[in-house]
Amino acid sequence: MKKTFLNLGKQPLANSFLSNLQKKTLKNEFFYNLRICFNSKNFLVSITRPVNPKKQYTNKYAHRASESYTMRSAFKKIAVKLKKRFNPRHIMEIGSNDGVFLKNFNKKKVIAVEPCKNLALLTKKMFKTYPEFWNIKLSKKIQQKEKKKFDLIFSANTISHIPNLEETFKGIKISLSENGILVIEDPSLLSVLINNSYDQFYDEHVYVFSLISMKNIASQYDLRLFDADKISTHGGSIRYYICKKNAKFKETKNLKKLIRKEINSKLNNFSTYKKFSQRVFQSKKRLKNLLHNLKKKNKKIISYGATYKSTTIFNYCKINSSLISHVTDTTLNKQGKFTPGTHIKIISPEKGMNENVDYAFLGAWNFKKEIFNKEKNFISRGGRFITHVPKVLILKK
Ligand code: JHZ
Repeated sequence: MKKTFLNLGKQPLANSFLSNLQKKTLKNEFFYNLRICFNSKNFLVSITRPVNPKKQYTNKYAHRASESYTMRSAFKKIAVKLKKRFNPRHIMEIGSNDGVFLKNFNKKKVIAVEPCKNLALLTKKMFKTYPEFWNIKLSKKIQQKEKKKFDLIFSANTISHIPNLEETFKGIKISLSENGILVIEDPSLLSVLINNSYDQFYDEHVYVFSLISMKNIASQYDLRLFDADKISTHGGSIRYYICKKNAKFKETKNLKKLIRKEINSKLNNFSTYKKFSQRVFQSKKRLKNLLHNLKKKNKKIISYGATYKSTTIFNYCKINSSLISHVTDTTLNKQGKFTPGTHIKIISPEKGMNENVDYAFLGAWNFKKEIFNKEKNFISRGGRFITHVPKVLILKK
């Protein structure tokens, strides 16, 4: 039933930024095979063999959702929207990261679940945080301790990260009130296909969901998808609205329309994914050619944003420090480290966007607008950004 359509080769963990390049550190670097498959029964796209989450979500977790203005304002906006539409009394977030979403609610109404201890330590100062992995056991423990069900369970860029769907959804069913809603945000498979953004596949993205797969999964666990929003975050995501099977919410016209679009785009058909994998291969060839040609002309190329996504690109395309001089990133705990597998130095944008840089590959292409606004000086002195989304291209001003 599951058929592999894409092989992105040997990959390190996207979050495993190296502190140094000593022999011992390099010897211990962990690699796995990144292959993507399609399940023709429920239309789910996933990694063939997920990595053990205990290796991934440690007390050294690097990603901070608050790092970009785009995400801070997106979470603020959705918090306002959910308050207005559903007026929830008790709210729980699964995978609260640095608290960027829950910050927008009354601290007494919210509970956070975050397995990365370094992040949980941060949010503990603001609201009650369970520093644990989400599963049925934790859901029961929260029920026992808090003695309440939740009217809103929110989870952005997390459900796609948990390999065991049964634990995820059965746990949610225990915690959700009878007419409560589960709101999930994750990258959209249709956007990945349209943008050719194969870098959305890395160890943490065990699943790249579509509406048609989410609908099937929800019903498998006696839940029901009743609405969805197409959103622009992370290069194109979907916000899923899910309730218990017999809850009061009716399926919206908007959901039907969005599902029709996926069916028309043949997301339920394996051949769509085979074609995608051919486009991915072409994209790799074009990116390598472009970077090699620029290098031959003695151009200095850097990469902008030490994203998890670029771990996939650099390792799949074999791009290392012979092509990319350094990577810039605003996140303090990434600066001074080296990219996973390809060992390119990460420094601050203040240092990294200096006079000699000719080209900057957009590792954080999903924040193109925000970055263009910030880097007006680079652009006006002739610097150019390179992207691979939707095509490999040197971007105009
Ligand atoms: P960003 C992470 O993926 C990991 P990544 C995770 N698995 C996931 O699902 C998504 O997030 C949601 C920096 N930056 O958000 C900040 C600048 O340097 O695309 C970040 O390190 N300057 C949880 O890593 C990185 O870029 C800037 O101006 O692919 C962006 O990472 C801006 C705007 C960002 O997610």
